[in-house]
Amino acid sequence: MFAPFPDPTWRLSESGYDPLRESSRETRFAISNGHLGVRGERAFTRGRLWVTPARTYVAGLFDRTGEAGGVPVLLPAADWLQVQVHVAGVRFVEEPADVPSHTMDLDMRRGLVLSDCIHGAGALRMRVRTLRLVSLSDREVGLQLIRMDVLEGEEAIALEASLEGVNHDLTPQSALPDLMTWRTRRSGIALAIAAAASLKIDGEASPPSQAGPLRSSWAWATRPGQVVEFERIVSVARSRGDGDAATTARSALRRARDRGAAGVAADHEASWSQRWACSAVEVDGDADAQRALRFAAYHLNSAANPADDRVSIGARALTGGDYGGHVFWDTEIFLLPFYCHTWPEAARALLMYRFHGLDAARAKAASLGWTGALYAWESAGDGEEATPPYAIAPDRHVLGILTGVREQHISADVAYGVWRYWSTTGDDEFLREAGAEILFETARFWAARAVLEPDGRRHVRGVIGPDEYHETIDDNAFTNVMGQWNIHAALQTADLLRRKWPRRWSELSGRLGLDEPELLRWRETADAIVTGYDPKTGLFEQFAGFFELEPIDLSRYVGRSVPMDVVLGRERTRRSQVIKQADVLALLALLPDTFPGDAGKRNFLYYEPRCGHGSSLSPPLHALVAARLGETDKALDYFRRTAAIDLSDAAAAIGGGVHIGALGGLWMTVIFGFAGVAFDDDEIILSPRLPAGWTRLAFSLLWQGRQIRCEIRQTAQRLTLALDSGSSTTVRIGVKRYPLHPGLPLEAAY
Ligand code: IFM
Repeated sequence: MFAPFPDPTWRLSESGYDPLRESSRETRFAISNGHLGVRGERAFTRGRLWVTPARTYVAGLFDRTGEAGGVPVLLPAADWLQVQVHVAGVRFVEEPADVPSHTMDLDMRRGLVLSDCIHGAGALRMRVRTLRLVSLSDREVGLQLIRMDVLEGEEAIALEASLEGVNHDLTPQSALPDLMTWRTRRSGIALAIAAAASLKIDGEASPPSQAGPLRSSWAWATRPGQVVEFERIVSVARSRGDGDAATTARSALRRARDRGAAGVAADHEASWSQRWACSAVEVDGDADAQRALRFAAYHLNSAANPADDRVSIGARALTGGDYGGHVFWDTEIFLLPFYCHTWPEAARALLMYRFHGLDAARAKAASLGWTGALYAWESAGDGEEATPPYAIAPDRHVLGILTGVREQHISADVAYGVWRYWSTTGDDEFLREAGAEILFETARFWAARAVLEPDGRRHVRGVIGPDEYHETIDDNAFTNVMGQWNIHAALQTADLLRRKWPRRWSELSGRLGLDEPELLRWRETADAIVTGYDPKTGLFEQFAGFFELEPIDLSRYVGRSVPMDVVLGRERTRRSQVIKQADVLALLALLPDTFPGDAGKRNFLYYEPRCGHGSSLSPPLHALVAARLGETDKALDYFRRTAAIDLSDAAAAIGGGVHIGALGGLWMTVIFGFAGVAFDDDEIILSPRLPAGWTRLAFSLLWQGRQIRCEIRQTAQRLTLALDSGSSTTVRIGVKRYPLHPGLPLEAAY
């Protein structure tokens, strides 16, 4: 059980101790199941405690911070992994640097964190191994195992297992020996933790003495050859209602105890095997890329919970505190494609979270004077706007944050996610019952937001695009074209509903007050929206006036260690053409058909040199676009830059959590970029352009109820496609079309 998965390509391993890299390692080694997230704190030892506190996050456990203008943030729950040891009555404390034998493994194949170490105190020497997991098959459940093999020494030893570090915003409600409950101070969310701990000495159960709620201790005498096994099962539940969290925690604990630690671990491992069967991407010829893709899929699979559609995935998932657990466009644009094609149930739950947030989005639009739904730029529990109104800059100036009001493309991004999910999965029931309403209300927002002006065109003024260096701009191409697309998608949906589900159409259109004149206005609005496209140059202007701004030669700043807005200062950055992240190029990534002829290439050549990549979301979109344009070396370069964000120790520390959007972007780059997967009505299209050195690429995808396996062999310039389930379809490779039938793999040159 304590042995890490034998194949090292499925593991991240670290040994020794480097204080400067600890917080990044803790992020990387986080375990999560979309409900619980536990940072990968080193198993031993940091000062006072023998086992260090591992910060635990519970999805949806948001509360407002106390200060004025405070926004909801994700609260860490109590640490359930704490253990203290006393040897001969003295607390056993080892500084990490004194434990050179310490190794830790993140076993990505099985979703485990393991550690192995030799400890010494007085005459005592022990080999200590640990395992921790949060169950992927029973999401409330966590398991901690510690095995101590006494190598030398006869000493009196005591071990106390407890639960510590409760956040002061969690108000205790009850404390029983095996269950504690809290309530968040302001949002009133209930949290319950139940736990059962046991200890065996040489296979014999040793009764604990109860030292308090969720606190047990044992005392015994060591002798060489002795084997001590500590086991703790916990269950952590969150609820809005009064007793629910406690009931859920109790029954989850009962289920887990009935299964036993070995059963819990086996079920968890089986769930991980299932996830990998749907989502593994194999690369031959590039070990770093293979590791990066495993790491990406590991965290993506860890981040989602298909059973809870009241939560979504924050920009750092449940692996760290940055951005207070808030949900951005990252989810719909960067994560959803992975889930749509590998785990549709998870994708659906994420979109249902947005559906439940429709009222908050309607209220936000109304508060700003528009109709329809304007989603929160940063959203937390119920979808209300959670963007902090200001931040303190490093020079201690107070900076106003305008994104919460002005970064409105989020509404089109959510709509894009809805459409993508529906067109990928064919989940009509979702479209009918939830997706259509999101599409209609977001389209309604754009129809109000794009204002008819004397030039006869519709303008969207005073927004922030993905490039947040330029605030309060007019006619951002990304925002306008996505808004226009949103309206078209809503009109198509209205047609579909009318034709296929007329009863639902009349019920929904009646409730929303949607009538023919309004649909006509939408159509006219979409036709009249300024897009910024100039057919003469083939360029989209990022926003009105962008071309007149100061050009800056970014090649002069290669090797800088701070973002470009810090190098130039905010004001000059605003007056320059330096872009924070893909903006027109984000549009190219999402709606490539909007770029006629060679306009895609032209825009790439124009905008790429102007981008400072001040967001982790930028390199993956550049990678994807470059790969599609056949700029494979450049794409690989951006792919590696993206992978380095979370995996390279040379990059900035990532103590605040993994950049889950960038990890989703890695997956998108490989599937939609290097493999060139696209879909056209009832056809799957493949245009592989693998990087030099990638001799083989293999992956699985779900599409319209079909499970498709794909293998691309670069040396032979051939590919194999197999339909493992679902009905026959057509595959287009270059200009050729091939039928694909179940049980009859397709072999073709590309
Ligand atoms: O959503 C992003 C945004 O585009 C740039 N700043 C960070 C956010 C969270 O990843």
